[in-house]
Amino acid sequence: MSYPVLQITGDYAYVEIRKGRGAVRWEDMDLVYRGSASRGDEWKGTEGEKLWGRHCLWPTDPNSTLSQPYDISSRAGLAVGQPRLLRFPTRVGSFRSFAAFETLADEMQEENLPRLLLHEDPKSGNCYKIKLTAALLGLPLETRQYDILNGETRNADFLQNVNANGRIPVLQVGEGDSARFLPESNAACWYLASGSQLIPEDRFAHADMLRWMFFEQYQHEPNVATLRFWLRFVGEDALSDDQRALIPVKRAAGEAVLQLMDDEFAHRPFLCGEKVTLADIALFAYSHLADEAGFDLGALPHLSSWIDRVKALPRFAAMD
Ligand SMILES: N[C@@H](CCC(=O)N[C@@H](CS)C(=O)NCC(=O)O)C(=O)O
Repeated sequence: MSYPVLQITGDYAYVEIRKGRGAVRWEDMDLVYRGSASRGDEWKGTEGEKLWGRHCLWPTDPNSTLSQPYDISSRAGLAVGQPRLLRFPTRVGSFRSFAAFETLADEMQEENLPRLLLHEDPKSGNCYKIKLTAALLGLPLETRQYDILNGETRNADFLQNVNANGRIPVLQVGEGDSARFLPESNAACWYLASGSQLIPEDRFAHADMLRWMFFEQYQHEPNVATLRFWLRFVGEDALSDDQRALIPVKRAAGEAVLQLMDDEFAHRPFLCGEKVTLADIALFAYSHLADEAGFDLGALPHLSSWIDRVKALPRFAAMD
């Protein structure tokens, strides 16, 4: 029999769920899930286990709606802020939200996962997007590194064998004669996440995710990422006159883009609603580095809260 031991009854909650056996303290239990949950989400336990849950507040954003009181009390009687031992009457299924991230890894391993090799430069947020997607999904991803500042993606070998467009990231799927090469960061993320819960099934939600990913490439990355690259890695003195003249243009455009995102996050926890999608991963990469381009993240409280939410996802991996 399926029996929810924790059930979200409020519109939205940020919860932490832990499990253990025997007389264990909260601190000693295994973390099962940390992240957002919405009305109707349930967690189920196995007989003999203890499953505890509690809500977390956002220390960085005391005004966030997430820190308002919300009811995550369940039939089993979980009180807000007071985790307590819950009893499991039957043996039931897995932990739903947590299991969502396992799906692709399990499926792909079963069907002999091809070798996944990322041609990358660790300085690049575009490359990081792909590594973060793989980490969240538990996919093994090897890397081969190039230094873009030394033109290592512009030599004949790279142009002929990896990407005729002379840029990283490139996701290599398979090896030897069967190797295939996929440039463009968001296409590579999509390849990895296909079939997982990072990509909504609903037609509109799926298209909405894509619109944020196109927005990222057209308005966010060319301003925020380019400014970061120029100022942090090339250096203002080494820029061409044309590039230097573009700094204020890109700064104004980057500020507008980040402000737009901050406004969006005043109304919902993730870009496409209550659940994290690939759009959040794509936009997280350079947003969380925006201070390296001289943008003031401290002035964008909702965006900063979203950054914390992404960092709190299970299996989150920080940039090298
Ligand atoms: N739209 C591409 C952008 C790729 C891109 O601009 N890559 C940069 C690093 S982030 C690069 O390889 N620059 C080196 C060069 O152009 O020589 C993506 O999202 O992957």
